[in-house]
Amino acid sequence: MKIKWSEHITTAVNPEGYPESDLPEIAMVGRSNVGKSSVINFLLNRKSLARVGNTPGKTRQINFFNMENKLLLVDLPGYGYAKVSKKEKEKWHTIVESYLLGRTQLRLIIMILDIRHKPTKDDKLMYDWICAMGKPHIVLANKSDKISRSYFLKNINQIRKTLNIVPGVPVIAVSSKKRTGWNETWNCINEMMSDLLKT
Ligand SMILES: Nc1nc2c(ncn2[C@@H]2O[C@H](COP(=O)(O)OP(=O)(O)OP(=O)(O)O)[C@@H](O)[C@H]2O)c(=O)[nH]1
Ligand SMILES: [Mg+2]
Repeated sequence: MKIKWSEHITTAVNPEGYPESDLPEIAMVGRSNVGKSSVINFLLNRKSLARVGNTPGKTRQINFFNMENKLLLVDLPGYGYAKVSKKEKEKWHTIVESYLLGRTQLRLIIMILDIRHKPTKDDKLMYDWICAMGKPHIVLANKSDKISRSYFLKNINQIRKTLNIVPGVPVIAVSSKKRTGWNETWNCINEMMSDLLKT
């Protein structure tokens, strides 16, 4: 898989702002600060196309990125950041829910977690919701550079168990920082979207 070209298309907070496009979309969901924006840069081989932040809650809108005119990667705002007002949380709900439920181009959801931590209640709610929607999904356990390889399996099993991940749904250890797990992730995406990504 070669990715040579990508660009940021637009930023939106509601369906009126979504780009007019019939390309298939892959959306990143996950807690604030787990590395959703970093994973987009990692998957697209870019350093800082999507904005990465040191303070949680960096991405508060939906950002759309075009990959080779083949698909759009969609960066959704993160949840679970404690220092957010009730009003902000409601805003998050509206933004994310309208996208996930309403966008017909959405073909695959990538749920991103921090490989070091047991999934939270919010992660469980999110995952159950993805399952209830019946959308194809995969899970990336990011920041794998932060733990020794010998813990990968144990932590991934804990993630599987806590979220009750459907058998057959891949959970892949990646590090967007060290760029590990790239081939495995793209192979998996290709397999799940094979009808669309053949060149
Ligand atoms: N060590 C390490 N740090 C990472 C990795 N991926 C992301 N980070 C760091 O984690 C922090 C958050 O990254 P973002 O990509 O902004 O996270 P996000 O999920 O988009 O966050 P929000 O936009 O706030 O929802 C930044 O300081 C990143 O540099 C990784 O694989 N390893
Ligand atoms: Mg972000």
